[in-house]
Amino acid sequence: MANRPLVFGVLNVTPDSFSDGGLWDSPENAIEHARAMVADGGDVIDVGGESTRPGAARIDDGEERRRVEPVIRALVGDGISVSLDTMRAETARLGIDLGVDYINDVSGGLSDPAMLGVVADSNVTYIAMHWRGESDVMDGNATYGDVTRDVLSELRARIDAAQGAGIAPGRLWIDPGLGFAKTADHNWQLLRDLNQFVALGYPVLVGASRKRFLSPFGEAPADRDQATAITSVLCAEAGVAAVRVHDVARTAEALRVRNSWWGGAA
Ligand code: PMM
Repeated sequence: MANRPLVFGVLNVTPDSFSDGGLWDSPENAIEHARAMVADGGDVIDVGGESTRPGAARIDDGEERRRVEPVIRALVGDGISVSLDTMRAETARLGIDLGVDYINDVSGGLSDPAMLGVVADSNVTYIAMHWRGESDVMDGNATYGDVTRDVLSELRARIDAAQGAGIAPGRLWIDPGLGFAKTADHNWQLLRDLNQFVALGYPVLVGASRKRFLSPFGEAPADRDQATAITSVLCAEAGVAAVRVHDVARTAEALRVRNSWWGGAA
């Protein structure tokens, strides 16, 4: 039987995320969608109140907290495992107080100097993603000597910073940050080299879902779910701990096929 990665279902409680912006921006719709993702096989719901799509402008932090709070409250109340996708320490603190299990920081602690300390003072797991600047400038930062070597060394620096701030190694995950200051070729190279990220010894999360590099397989983001599900299986083969996807049902089914392949139950 194969180790199955956890499936993180994406819940963007935002009016402007690139593939599902505006769909779940009322708390009621968001909560209903999260419950459906759990029914479809989602293990964790990744709640985000601020879009990180390329070109997006930052929003007010009070607005971010106002968006995520009712949703986190309801999901934690249901007993659902919640990850909070935020770059802000104060939003992370709110999530921690409300009972989230993960803080998913796409900036790996670079955006808000207070973030690592807030997480260190809690019991949550910290997901440090590779990042090179805000969404409005990141496409201009996609220059690397060797993308795998450079992303690995920049992530190692974030691991050191997180541990230096007091986050125990057992509470630390890493993510190569597909699409964040990366071209399509960079993303494919990172996927090809995922074993090198796994070899660092921290659980690895991959967020490939519906991203622009999958556009050869679907013009519109929602048409990229089959490509996403196949990518999820390939990530599983490379030993990742979790995949972050919009279409939970398709990835969950694809992972069940993989499990059968390796002699497990469907
Ligand atoms: N991608 C997005 C947002 N949050 N978090 C992690 N850890 N990894 C990712 O790749 C990631 C993320 C952007 O995608 P979305 O707009 O579909 O949420």
